[in-house]
Amino acid sequence: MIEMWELVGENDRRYSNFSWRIRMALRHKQLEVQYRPVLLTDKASIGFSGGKTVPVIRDGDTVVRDSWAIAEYLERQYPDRPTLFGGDTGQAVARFANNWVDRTLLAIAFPLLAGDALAVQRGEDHDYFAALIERLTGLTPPALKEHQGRNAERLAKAVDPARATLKRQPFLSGNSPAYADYALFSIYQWARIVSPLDLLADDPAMRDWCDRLLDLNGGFARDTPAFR
Ligand SMILES: N[C@@H](CCC(=O)N[C@@H](CS)C(=O)NCC(=O)O)C(=O)O
Repeated sequence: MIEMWELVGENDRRYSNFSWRIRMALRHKQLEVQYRPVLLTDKASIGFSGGKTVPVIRDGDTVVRDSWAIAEYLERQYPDRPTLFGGDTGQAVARFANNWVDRTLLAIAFPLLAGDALAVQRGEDHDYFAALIERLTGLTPPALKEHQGRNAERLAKAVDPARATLKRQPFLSGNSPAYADYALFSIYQWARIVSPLDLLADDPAMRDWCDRLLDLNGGFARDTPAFR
């Protein structure tokens, strides 16, 4: 069985947005997985991967880290399972979507949500995460809080290409969900898990899409410990 290392916070919150992309991808591929929760500060547990971030998977003798590399591995290794990309063209476009999420949306979502994410860390990780926030944003968590409303507006605006698409089709990937959807979903799933803010309260097209993803596979993504 595939093992997957991911972060864990207070009350068993599995809050890593990159790991959610792979949680969704593994379900999509109908692969069984054993989750291995780790703390941010417990780099020793993932040392075997050669890196310091999650997600990491081990599949037999193969270890893969980095969410995009894992998605590509799963597609290559399990070609007979439902496709994550829908062929070479789909894979290339999903790579673009993944980079858009990382470089445009996460760049806004991190300062928007990091202060709330700090509040759901386990005690052992608190100081490490607070230092990470200051390093990445240049602001202290209380200062970030003051910008939260403005950052929520920025995110709502930046996601407009997805909103416009979802007014015309049920998923970014067309009639059924695939990896590009999971990449974008990871931001909103992270928000559900770490923050009392409802980012999609006034956003019906995005909310309906998010609900469709939360309903997949018996609602497993909805059932994780979260604020909503
Ligand atoms: N490009 C990597 C980024 C992974 C990443 O930054 N993961 C975060 C959690 S969402 C992490 O493990 N951070 C640990 C740290 O910064 O110490 C991927 O796609 O997997």
